[in-house]
Amino acid sequence: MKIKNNIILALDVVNMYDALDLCSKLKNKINTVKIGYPLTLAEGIESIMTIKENYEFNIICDYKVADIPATNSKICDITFKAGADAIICHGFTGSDSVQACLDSSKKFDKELFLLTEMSHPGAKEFIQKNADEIAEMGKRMDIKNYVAPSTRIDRLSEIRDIVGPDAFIISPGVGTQGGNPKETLKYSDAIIVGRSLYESDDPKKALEDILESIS
Ligand code: OMP
Repeated sequence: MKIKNNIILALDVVNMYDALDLCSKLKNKINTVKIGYPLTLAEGIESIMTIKENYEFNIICDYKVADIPATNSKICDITFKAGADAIICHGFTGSDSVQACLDSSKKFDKELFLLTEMSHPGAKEFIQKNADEIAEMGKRMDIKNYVAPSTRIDRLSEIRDIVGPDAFIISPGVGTQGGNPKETLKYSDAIIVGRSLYESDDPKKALEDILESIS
């Protein structure tokens, strides 16, 4: 996936009007958006195609798939059939559950992102303790794409060391959660930005400021 300007817009708005308005304001500088539960639950899985019909964006579906293999297969199949270019799954469920997501992504010739350590403070309570092993599992399974936090650069760097230089890492937590775009991009291939853009009075200017800070 070629991500323009190494920025992914987290489209966590809750109606299609706001989603399309934001896409229209930022379309010249981005080509990849991440849709999660907020927009999907509010507007349906058709949100994927509605955005694709209006903009030629890559769409990463952030459904943090985390179930038994049989259910994961169904979730991923439905998401890819609905037009997603990629899906994010959790790793703590174990290799069989992740394999089901990987098999689905291969069947549809789409991408899978494996979430290693999360960006929020609560990630230290449980998931951080297993994040290295999750990343190691991903490498063993030959997974190419990972999600790792911009809020803890030391951990991002350690996860980069585990998955290796050829892996593709995208990082949430930039801006509102405290992560620094430029520092993050030393270890990560793209940053995920949500509230710093969609809660800004001037999202276009907010994006330009981020771009300037990483240039
Ligand atoms: P902002 O904090 O508003 O920039 O949004 C960050 C986006 O990344 C949201 O869509 C989160 O759901 C998502 N995210 C995290 O913030 N932390 C993670 O560890 C993982 C994700 C994710 O998988 O995208």
